[in-house]
Amino acid sequence: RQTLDQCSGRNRFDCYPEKTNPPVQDCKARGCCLTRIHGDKGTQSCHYPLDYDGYRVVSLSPLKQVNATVGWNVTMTRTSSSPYPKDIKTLQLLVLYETTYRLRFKIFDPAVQRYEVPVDLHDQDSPTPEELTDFHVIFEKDPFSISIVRKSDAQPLFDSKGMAPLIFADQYIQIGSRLASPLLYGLGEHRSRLALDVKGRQKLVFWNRDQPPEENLNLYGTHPFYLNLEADNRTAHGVFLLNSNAMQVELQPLNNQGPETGSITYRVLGGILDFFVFSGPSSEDVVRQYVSLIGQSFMPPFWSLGFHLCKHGYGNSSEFWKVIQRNREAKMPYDVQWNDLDYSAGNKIWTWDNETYRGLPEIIKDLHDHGQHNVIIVDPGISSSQPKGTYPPFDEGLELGLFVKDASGKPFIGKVWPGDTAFVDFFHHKTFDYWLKFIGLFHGVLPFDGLWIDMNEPSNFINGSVNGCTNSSLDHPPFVPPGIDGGTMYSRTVCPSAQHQQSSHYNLHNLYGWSETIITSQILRVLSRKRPFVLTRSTAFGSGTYAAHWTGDNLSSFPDLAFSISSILNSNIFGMSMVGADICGFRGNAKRELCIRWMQLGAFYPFMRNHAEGYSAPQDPGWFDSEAQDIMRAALHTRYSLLPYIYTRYYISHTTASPAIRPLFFDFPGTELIDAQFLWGSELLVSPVVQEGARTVKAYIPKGACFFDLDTLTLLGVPGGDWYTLDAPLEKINVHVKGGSILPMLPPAVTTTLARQGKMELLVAPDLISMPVTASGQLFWDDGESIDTVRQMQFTLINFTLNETTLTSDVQAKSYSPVTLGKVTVMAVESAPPKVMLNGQKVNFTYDTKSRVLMVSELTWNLLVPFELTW
Ligand code: MIG
Repeated sequence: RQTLDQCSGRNRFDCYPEKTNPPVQDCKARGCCLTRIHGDKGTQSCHYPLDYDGYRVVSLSPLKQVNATVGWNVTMTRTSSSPYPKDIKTLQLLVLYETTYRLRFKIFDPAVQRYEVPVDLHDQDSPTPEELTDFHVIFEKDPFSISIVRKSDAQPLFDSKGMAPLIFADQYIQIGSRLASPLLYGLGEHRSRLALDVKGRQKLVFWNRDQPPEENLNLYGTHPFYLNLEADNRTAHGVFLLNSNAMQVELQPLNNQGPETGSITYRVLGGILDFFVFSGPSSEDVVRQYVSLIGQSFMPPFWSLGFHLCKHGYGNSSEFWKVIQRNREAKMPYDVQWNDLDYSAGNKIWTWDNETYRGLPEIIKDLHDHGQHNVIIVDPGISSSQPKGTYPPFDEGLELGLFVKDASGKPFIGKVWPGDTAFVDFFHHKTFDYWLKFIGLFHGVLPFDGLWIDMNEPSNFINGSVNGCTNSSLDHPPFVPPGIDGGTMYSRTVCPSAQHQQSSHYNLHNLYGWSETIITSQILRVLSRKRPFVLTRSTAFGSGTYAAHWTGDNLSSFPDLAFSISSILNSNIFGMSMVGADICGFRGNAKRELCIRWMQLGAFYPFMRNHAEGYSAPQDPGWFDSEAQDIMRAALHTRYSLLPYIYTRYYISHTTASPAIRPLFFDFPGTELIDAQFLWGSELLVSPVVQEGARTVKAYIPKGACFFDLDTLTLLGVPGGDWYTLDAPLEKINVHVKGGSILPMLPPAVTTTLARQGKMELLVAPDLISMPVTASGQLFWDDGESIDTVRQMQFTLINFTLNETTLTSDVQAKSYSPVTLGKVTVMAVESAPPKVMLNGQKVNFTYDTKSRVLMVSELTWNLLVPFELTW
């Protein structure tokens, strides 16, 4: 049917995404072109012709507010049919200039209200006049396309012209956009290299799933946000699709004559198209613009910055106690001991197995007496097979009608750890009080300090319910993204046809873990009147405002150690600052060397937890030989000494939406593909060993900055802008402080509780490149546990500045005390100073000619009083 001409476009957009090599007649039936793929025998591509009939604009008018244009209102229609049932033939498009740097556009059915994501967005003020924004919008009328351009440099940021045609059917919505360059990041949760593979035609499915991280599989969370670098590899913009339905995203290269680009095609199974475009222009700007929309990272309790230890199946309370004892005896910095599901009776949540885990409440009390904390696991599946009257969490949930319902309106029953289970509907208006009641009651049994919400994709051991799923188009949509793990929408989860109070599981699936996270965090806050600590496996946009995240069931292997870096960087791009991977690996046995390397790297994860499954050999630091222990303890000491710095970074993340850790390319152009190294803030460059047997590390050292080794406090004498081989004997992880930084630190201790009692220290790393020599840093300090200290100004905030040989402090806020300065260490001081003065008084110091380190110890300066230290 199509002429050769219309099929000869250079860029082919898949018209049959269900299948590779669809039968000729099926492709033709869609009005598409079939072309043999050159060089690939037998493979044919079914792609849209250039003139594929689609939507045409029938009306277009500006949205006005007091004479200023603040957006556009567009109506478009199509007469032909797309390949998918129930086309919505008339669509409305609303474009809103929201802020200078953020534009929103929505495409929806003006006649029928469709499902929209029930998320409260932040920062939703009245729109901004177009002329005050960074955006310019261009429409084409026939066929419809939209191009959103950054005004200042005419760079298209979203551009559907000439890409995969717009389709808007009830269960299949498609739109494409031309990328500015193949350097693309985000689109989680997936395991991949940090830079996505546009050239390799990567396809990503978004459908939350209990799936050990493997490449190309849909994992636990949904974050349809990307950051795209532009042709200069420096300027960036971002795009967020606010949609919680299942979707597939396909990335592909474009064959242009000009600069290399690519395209992104969204194939979404429901809801509406609700896009946000962020104009950057720096990568950090893009992340901040996105995260201030979805919600900034929560302020973690100080204790949660310490080392966490966990394992499934310790066996019983005496084995559990042994682990605690041996790590205490080994003098490991160690703050939190966790309990996995084996503490419960028959894996039923809100129960305690008081035989196997006899004395557990006393052990938790002992942890508290040692300044340590406890976190327990909770699953969202409630055992439905207990005799009536014996298990109130089920009886009461049933009575209140707050379980997820099957298509017939009865509680949906799947199978999880305790056998048959119902699933709590966290979208139900009665669930808050119900969940509060059981958390509160159980806290009276086990005095835990935080909750670990697992299995909340939700995970199910069977496909759908004990009675299967329905034949409806919710359970069997016309488009099931190929590559969806398990092959069906209900593989190892709840049937999409199941019902929540707010909508179908089809619509809400990807928000299930998110909904549990919010309720659980709010309840802990109400009950404890302290900052909540929640760790969640399943996440969606905005989860970082409430909880920490870990990357799931990884493997005890070096490749998994390496992949963890991209995963934690991605989480930070998604606004989830507090994230870690299971240190030493969850599945399999962690060999000594692997576990040493992983403890070293894990000391620089935002969230540091060593965790393994029941079958794995022990991997807690106290279990290893004394040499291994010494190395792990040293890594822990480094982390604990950096706690004030780490905490301050969390404060910055919480208040400015900036990520806690970031990829190198955020700060240094030319590093776009680097994902085996990362930065804490802009201050610390972490270059771990990610290979077995390696005793050196090939590290990229950026140029335009100088770096100091955190262990030796000496300058790394390389010009930068290149790869260097650094020594990395087993006992060493390479961490460098960027010149120009001042880090607040503490002497390490075995708990954060004890560490907080020490005196503050400052590590000054002068920027030796620009003249005069300067450095700056900040300390945020509060009681580490009260709620809303930031909003209520119950904190102390001090800026530090180095100018040549004078270090001064500037007290921005001083509502928390005491904060005492005990020591200042200055690197790269040229020669021994004749004297050092603190506010005009001579103070003792040492100077090491070899390392050129000036050290002023024995101070007891009240940091609420500004100081000036000169040498
Ligand atoms: O079906 O609670 O990812 O960390 O140890 C596995 C047992 C259930 C999965 C979690 C893992 C946890 C495990 N859980």
